Amino acid sequence: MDTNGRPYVREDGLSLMDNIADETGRDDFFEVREGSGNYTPDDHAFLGEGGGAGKIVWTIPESSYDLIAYYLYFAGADKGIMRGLAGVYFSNGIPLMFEYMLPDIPEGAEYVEVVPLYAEFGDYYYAPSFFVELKSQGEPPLEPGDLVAGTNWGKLKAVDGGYEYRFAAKGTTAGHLINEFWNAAGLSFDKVEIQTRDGQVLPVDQPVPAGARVYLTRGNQYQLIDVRLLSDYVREKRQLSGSAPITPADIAAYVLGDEREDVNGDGVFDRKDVRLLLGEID
Ligand SMILES: [Ca+2]
Repeated sequence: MDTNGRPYVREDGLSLMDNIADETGRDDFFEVREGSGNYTPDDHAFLGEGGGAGKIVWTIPESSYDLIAYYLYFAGADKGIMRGLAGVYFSNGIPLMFEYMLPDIPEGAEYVEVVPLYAEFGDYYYAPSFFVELKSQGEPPLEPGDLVAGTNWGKLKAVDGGYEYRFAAKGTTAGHLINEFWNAAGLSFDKVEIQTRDGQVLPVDQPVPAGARVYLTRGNQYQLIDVRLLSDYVREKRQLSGSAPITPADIAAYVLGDEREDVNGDGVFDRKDVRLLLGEID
């Protein structure tokens, strides 16, 4: 760790090489120049964990493919460097998210200054830095959780990597689906909403579209459950294309076929399922 501040000093000619060599034992570091690349993420944040600890996180911008390292410094209220924290290198590729634990934030530190280092045509540059304020904002982030594990509700089917809701019949609105979840025995959650494929909350009076997901939260956990449309299921069974109309003949063939199965979640195939299936005819 560099405890003297920035390892590079722009004015007095000290290069990053000198101090980094001291810091990490690297003796092959190159001269680093000031560059103009923009490596500032949109979403940097501090997630406090109490007791003067927490972590800094952000999504690494997609354009940061030539990023080599971040240099991190504690800074005071005036954003002046207090001391060096770490040089973090991406020798195994650049991750989607950057996350760095701060187990012991020094008194008076109000920011972490982040200096991105990048390479261009074999030369090394530091990009304009950005500051992450060491103040927790809002709720802790939600963690994925398996909120419906072990349920025996017939409409939730375990699939690879989670659960699927089967099936949303034609005309099912977001409101219908939300009510079903609230009324399902054995589920425990604080909030349920229906999201479209791109993560927008679906208004309760809107029909549930293909690709929709149920978003459940409990405490700081959440779970996303894919919604399977009955029409998509019928089309798959009848080997119809995604936009082909479902005809009475398709439903008859399904109902009379060997592969028919419960579609309303009560575990048996009977006239209730037939009625539901008939509703899918276009
Ligand atoms: Ca049934």
